[in-house]
Amino acid sequence: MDEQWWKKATVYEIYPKSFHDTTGSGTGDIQGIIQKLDYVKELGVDVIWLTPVYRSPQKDNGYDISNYYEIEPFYGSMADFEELLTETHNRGMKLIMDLVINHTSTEHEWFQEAISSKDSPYRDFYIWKDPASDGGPPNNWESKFGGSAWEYDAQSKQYYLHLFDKTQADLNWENPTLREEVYKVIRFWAEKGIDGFRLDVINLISKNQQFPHDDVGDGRRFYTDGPRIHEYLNEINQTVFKPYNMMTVGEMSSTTLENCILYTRPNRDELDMTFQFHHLKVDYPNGEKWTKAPFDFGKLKEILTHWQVGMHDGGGWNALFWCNHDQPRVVSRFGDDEHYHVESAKMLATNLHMMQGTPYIFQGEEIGMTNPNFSSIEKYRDVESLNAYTNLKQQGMTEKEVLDILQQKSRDNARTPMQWSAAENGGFTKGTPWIPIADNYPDINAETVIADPKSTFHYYKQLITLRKKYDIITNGDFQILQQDHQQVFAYIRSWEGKKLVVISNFYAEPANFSVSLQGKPEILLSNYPDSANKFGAIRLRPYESIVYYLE
Ligand code: TEU
Repeated sequence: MDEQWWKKATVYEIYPKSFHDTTGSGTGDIQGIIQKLDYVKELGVDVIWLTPVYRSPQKDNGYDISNYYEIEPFYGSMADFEELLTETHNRGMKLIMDLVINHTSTEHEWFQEAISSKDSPYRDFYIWKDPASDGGPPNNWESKFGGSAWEYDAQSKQYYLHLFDKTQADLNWENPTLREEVYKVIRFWAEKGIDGFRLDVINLISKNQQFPHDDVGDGRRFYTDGPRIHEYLNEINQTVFKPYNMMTVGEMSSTTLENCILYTRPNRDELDMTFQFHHLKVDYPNGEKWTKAPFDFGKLKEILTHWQVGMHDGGGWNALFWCNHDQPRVVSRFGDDEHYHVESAKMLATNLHMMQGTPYIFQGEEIGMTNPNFSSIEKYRDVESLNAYTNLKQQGMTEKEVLDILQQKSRDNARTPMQWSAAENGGFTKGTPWIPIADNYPDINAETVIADPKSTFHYYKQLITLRKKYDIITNGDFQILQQDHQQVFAYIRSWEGKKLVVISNFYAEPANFSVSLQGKPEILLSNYPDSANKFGAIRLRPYESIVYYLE
């Protein structure tokens, strides 16, 4: 198989807790995924990315691992996992696992040993520091889930670092013994026959060992893309990824283009591709997530263009995505899920899938699932959202103001149960769902959507097929057209004399656009049945998107 087969692949992200429940527990399980593999295969994807199913107290829905070698019982057994892997492979698809090695749960035996004594051989698996001179935390670094990034242990009179929840203690990657233990974990799963890993916040594992106070920020500049990150990634690659021929995608929190080129340039033996998040912060005024704000269309175009051009020219490789289990539903965020639900969902998919990189589809995105618009805090489950609720209320915001912000920004927007049918609970469970299902499941569900040949599901299938058929999508360069246009995102891909022009109206108002190219283009795809097949001056309808091809 081509060493870089993943350049033409499409990946489907499954968040098992919300995918399909076969026991009536109200939580999804591995047998539930197995029962839906034919659905995933029908979409035409090549790889399944399975978010964590390891043993975990579930404080952060599995991103707080207490045993890397066991399956969380409510998801099923190791035999269930092995069946899932076999059945995935039997359908010609690959399976990659989520690898969370920046931190473990504080219920992990390593941490339990480490906190038991300063002399424990596991103490240095984590990051412990004495209090500052005022008795407080060693520095002012903040957790990404709010509050200090340091938790005090009265017994040893030291603090331990946690960049996320206090139940997620950061691992000390300076310790070679810890690194060896991590490589054992990776080898264990690679030996099972999985095909790769998504690496959770992997660019945070190298910290500035001075742990300096940050007098201008929250400390992230001292641990993001840190001093030894490339050394560590190369070591992991040489030790386990390469020997087992693993496909790897790194989640890169707050990273830079320069680093992502270095992470993914093939001759550097670090990672195959990276997720960057800058395009998903264009509705964060001044970088502040917890505000209700429209998205900045100009910034969206600028950032996506910067990364397309930069990674192409730098020899890097993008993981392309609008949604994942941490992000609001894209049709609600950048589209119009009320008046132009299908048109805007298709437009957003077109705009992304014709770019250079490996596209990722988050469960339910292919059927146009929307944010649930939860009306009370009791419906929320996400630790980050619940912490934000508490903090925003303490800052004096009213209940309604906070709920309005959560409705737009909470990670739970993505985590409502997959909507399989119009049956009770959307066919997700016969029990009580661990999180409420969106009210629109009777209309927006896989059964109904698949039955409609003009639905988003079949449109995604077409996009995935185009990627396999037209090498220009994989290899072409990228140039934005009329960057200042207030409504339209248009770009041209060029490769070996061929041209692919993608024009998308990101708004409900019609838009005029004109582009002139030599020759008579062919329309490969459009989200309207009768898109005008002409070049020069065209008038785009609400959320209209057209893909032209010129040989
Ligand atoms: O996400 C890290 C991350 O950057 C996002 O969680 C982001 O920081 C957060 O939404 C604040 O805006 C990864 C996982 O995808 C996430 O589910 C975990 O909660 C987190 O790491 C910790 O493991």
